[in-house]
Amino acid sequence: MTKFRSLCRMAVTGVAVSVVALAAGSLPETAAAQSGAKTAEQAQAPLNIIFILNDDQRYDAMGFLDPALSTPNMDRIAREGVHFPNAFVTTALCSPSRASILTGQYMHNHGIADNNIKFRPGTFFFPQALQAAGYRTAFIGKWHMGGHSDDPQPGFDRWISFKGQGDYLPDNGKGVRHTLNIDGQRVERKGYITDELNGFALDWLKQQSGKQPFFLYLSHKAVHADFIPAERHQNTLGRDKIRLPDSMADTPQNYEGKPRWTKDQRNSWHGVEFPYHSTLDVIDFKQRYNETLRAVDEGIGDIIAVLQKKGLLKNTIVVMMGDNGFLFGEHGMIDKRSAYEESMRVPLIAFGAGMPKGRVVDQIVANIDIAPTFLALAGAKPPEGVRFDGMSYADMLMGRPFNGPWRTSLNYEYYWEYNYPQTPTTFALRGDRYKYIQYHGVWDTEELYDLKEDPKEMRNLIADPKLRPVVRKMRGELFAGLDPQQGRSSVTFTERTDEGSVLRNRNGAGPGEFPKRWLRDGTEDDLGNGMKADGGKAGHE
Ligand SMILES: [Ca+2]
Repeated sequence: MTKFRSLCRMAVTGVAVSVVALAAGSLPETAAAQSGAKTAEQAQAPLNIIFILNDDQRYDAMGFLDPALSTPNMDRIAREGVHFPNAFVTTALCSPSRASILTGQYMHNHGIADNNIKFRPGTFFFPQALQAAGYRTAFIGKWHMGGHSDDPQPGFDRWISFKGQGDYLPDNGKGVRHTLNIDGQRVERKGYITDELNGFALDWLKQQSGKQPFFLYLSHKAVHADFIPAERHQNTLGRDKIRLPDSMADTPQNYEGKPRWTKDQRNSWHGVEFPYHSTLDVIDFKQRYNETLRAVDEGIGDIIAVLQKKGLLKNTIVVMMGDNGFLFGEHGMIDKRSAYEESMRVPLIAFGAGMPKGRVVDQIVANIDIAPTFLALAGAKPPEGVRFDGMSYADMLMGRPFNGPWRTSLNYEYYWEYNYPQTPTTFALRGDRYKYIQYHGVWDTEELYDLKEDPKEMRNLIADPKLRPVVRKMRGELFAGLDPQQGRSSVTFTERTDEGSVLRNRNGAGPGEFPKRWLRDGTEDDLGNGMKADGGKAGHE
């Protein structure tokens, strides 16, 4: 934050500029807004916007952050544009996060609690407002909201999608071709999914004259598990630079202070001892992930080349983001869902349209900010009655002066799925220094991490008496931010149709331990403390 604030201060030329604040819990207007100064958004012509959303790309899965990867085009975007190292999703799961991107809302407001629920009819998707503002729009790729439908959705002039998670390869290996839905017509797949989607994106971009503003939403299947690199990329990146995280080992130190469920998850579908109920090796798994990402990166290079050839880069912004992160062994886990950094943190980079080069913006931004940000860039507004939980960071993105208020923490929510019962319902508040996590429906410990001193979340400080004031404050902020019904909050649940992925490896770790700090002999004088609120001010029955 300090870095960007000082950059802003250098850039301010006497006219303060306000951010378009569309957040829930209305932010105070800035001095500039009150004085009637024109916002930067209003002063700019509509930009063409290309949004590239990659599946399960974690925040550090880019070559300039991890030498085990090769992503020259992503590296170029960060170098010639802007990198947001503190970009997050409010739910680390495909469909809920994608729904937050499209609606600008938290999951408890848009209602897509898992990968199976359908949108409520009439849900507003931000590209509808872009269309209304005169944009040509295209959706190409993974939609994955609304069960297993790939039908065209509101807000898009051009539609190319597939059912559910889709497939990397064009057929099922037995001669049956997978299909795409192209503007309502069923068409057989032809090639490797990332290349095929990139090809459709390039074709559509080549058709744009530049006279009418356009918005492309390129939504990759890659790099969702099970990773299959393009044939040309198989075995092109070695294992030697891949490092397993320190927190992966099953040691007493690594589980000291951790919730019980993390130990239980170790030996499960989403744990390193029984990953997807298989014997996969985490380093092999990461190698394939890194190689699968290469086709995405090449496609970005092709898109940039077309923009340059058509002379469109001066008025087009390219934004790339991940829909959630991915654990590769952290805390004994794989995949996502939890509120740990590698799960909820995503890459976010952008360049084009003459934005200043080489910037790092440290503010906390999120998936819920995409809709208000893109509408601000386009000078478009949502219809009456539509309310975003997110805020526009268009000024930060474009490198324009920004002195407006901004969040210093972000709410996180994940709702338990019976089919993956390893991860409990999770609520968290991710601040710029501390992260507070609580769980629902399980008998387990809360967590508090000092992200400055302990960025890998190895030391749970929840029981540190010196930090009680921090815990109390963050609990309050979290509840205020996520309570959708003003004191009558409710937890969503979904229809159960089977037992779920419940298996454990007979030779793996046993069940988790309760925190040692909870153990008593029965003679202590704090045995009734669970009936009191922290601080002893109010009790509950
Ligand atoms: Ca995902």
